[in-house]
Amino acid sequence: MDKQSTGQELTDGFHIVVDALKLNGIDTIYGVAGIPITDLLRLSVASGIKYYGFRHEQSAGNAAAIAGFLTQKPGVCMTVSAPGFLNGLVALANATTNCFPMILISGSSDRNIVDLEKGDYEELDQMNAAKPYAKAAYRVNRPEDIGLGVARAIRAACSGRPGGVYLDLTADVLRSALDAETARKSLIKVVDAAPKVIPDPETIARAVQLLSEAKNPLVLLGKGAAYAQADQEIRSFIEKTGVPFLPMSMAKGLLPDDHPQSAATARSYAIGQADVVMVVGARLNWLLSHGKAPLWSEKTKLIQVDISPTEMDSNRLIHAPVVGDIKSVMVALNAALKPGQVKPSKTWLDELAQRKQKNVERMAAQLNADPSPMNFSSALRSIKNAIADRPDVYLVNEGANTLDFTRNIIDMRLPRHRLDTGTWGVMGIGMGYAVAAAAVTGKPVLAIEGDSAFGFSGMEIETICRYNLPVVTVVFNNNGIYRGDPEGSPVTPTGFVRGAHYEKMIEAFGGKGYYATDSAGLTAAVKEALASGKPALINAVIDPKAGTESGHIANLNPKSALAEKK
Ligand code: ADP
Ligand code: TPW
Ligand code: MG
Repeated sequence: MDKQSTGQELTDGFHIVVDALKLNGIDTIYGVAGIPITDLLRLSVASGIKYYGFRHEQSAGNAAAIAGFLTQKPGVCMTVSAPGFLNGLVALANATTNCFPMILISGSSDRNIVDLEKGDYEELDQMNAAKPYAKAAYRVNRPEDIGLGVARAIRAACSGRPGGVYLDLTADVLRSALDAETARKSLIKVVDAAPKVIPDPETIARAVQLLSEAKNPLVLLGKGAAYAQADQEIRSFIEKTGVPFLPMSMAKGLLPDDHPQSAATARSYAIGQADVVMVVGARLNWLLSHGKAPLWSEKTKLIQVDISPTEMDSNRLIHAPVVGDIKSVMVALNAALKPGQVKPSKTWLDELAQRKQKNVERMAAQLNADPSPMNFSSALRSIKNAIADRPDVYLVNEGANTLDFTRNIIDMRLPRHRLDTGTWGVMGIGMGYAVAAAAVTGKPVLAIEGDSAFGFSGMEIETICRYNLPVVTVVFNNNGIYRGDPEGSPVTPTGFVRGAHYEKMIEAFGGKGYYATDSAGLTAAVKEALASGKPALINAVIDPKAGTESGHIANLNPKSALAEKK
């Protein structure tokens, strides 16, 4: 604050931004410093906001996005202009794609320079660049509009289907002075940023009716259900009705994976044979084969619970659409259910149980083998053993084979504890997600990373060490994308340096490195590292021949039409 010669108290754009964020309960910022936001970051820290400075904006943005998923409050990422903004934009787009609430705030050049393309230091029309990739994009052009801009950004990020919002702050707005009283009055404390969306009772009745007619019902839970924090309501509905459930990867742990009603080990069978599927907070996108054969039967009737009305019929007919927020919908469903009204047939439950047992037995041989070098199964069994008594550990996971095997082998027991590549199957979320999970929850984080996946955000190992976060990264080192190059072959498009020592990277920053070549060593390293509560990186040596091309989604690789004709 400053006093003009008139005695009037003054403030500036920097202070108003910080005041607006604090007023709305934003207590953490993720970002990278530079012109024109360095002083804004310094002021934020001085005002009691926690700040995590990253080595690349994409990781800072990923951290903000996953903080949004975990807390239902928009995660805030701050970047410099043009290239910094564009680096963060990938994370903003990823947040929007995954329905995570996030706000990307970037400093920008003054309008008079950008709009006439006079050629500024880091010039870019950022707001318009952001628009196609964000749920909303706003620009603040006057200091007295900062409060409004922040309020609109928060509302847009959190309400309805959550998503990423871009907020552009020009250098001119940041430096501008405003009298303090006007500034105070301009601030907005958002009331009810994510209003409930109460479902129409008719839609609830229709859904219950359909379920009550079903012999082979199934509930499919997606990450929207995890986000909604309706854990008790969902569990109660599933246990009261006895309907089997299937979690999408980030919905794992909403009910524990070892729950008797989980159909996860008979996934294709459960989806293919169900007569009614209730989809809760999941889209029928590529991850669910668009609701199409061969995974799905045409005869199956669908109930879909989603906050976004246009999600209905996006891939196939939804017989009972229920538009509402998942918590309100589950409350209404539980209230509408009469005892015994929904009853899966005994045949259905028996068939599922048999399938599950057969599949578990088939997997057991693979899981119990102890090859040298380790393969994905044996390495993951080692980790599973190491964390058997640590359900509180947050799991971050990316890669191809590393992702698929981890999703199947590592059980989750608590909601929102599995954070992964999500809707895009994007590489690079690893260290950003890990930093935010540790920062937001204070709990230990285990990041299981393919060696390629790790490389996209690996420099953030320094960030993890700098803030001394309890993050243990395990690099599944098979010398490449999907697998390593054969001995003696020239470097291929998927191969990396053979026998890299990733554990040395963390030692450069004072963290603890481990080199694990067998299952006993890997179990011991994971246990010790998690118990230490300190940054660690475990280089887990995996057979370079063990992986398969693209993991479980090799079918998505385009195959030449010419090859088919032959
Ligand atoms: P998954 O990848 O796990 O299948 P998706 O990201 O495809 O899940 O789907 C999440 C869905 O959840 C989106 O369609 C989104 O609109 C919806 N959603 C998010 N939050 C809520 C909420 N609070 N209530 C209802 N639906 C929600
Ligand atoms: C931003 C394409 C999908 S999976 C993957 C890449 C590069 C890495 C797989 O190798 P990794 O795992 O991590 O070593 P593993 O166990 O199979 O060896 N760029 C982006 N996103 C994606 N998805 C890709 C490229 C890809
Ligand atoms: Mg690899």
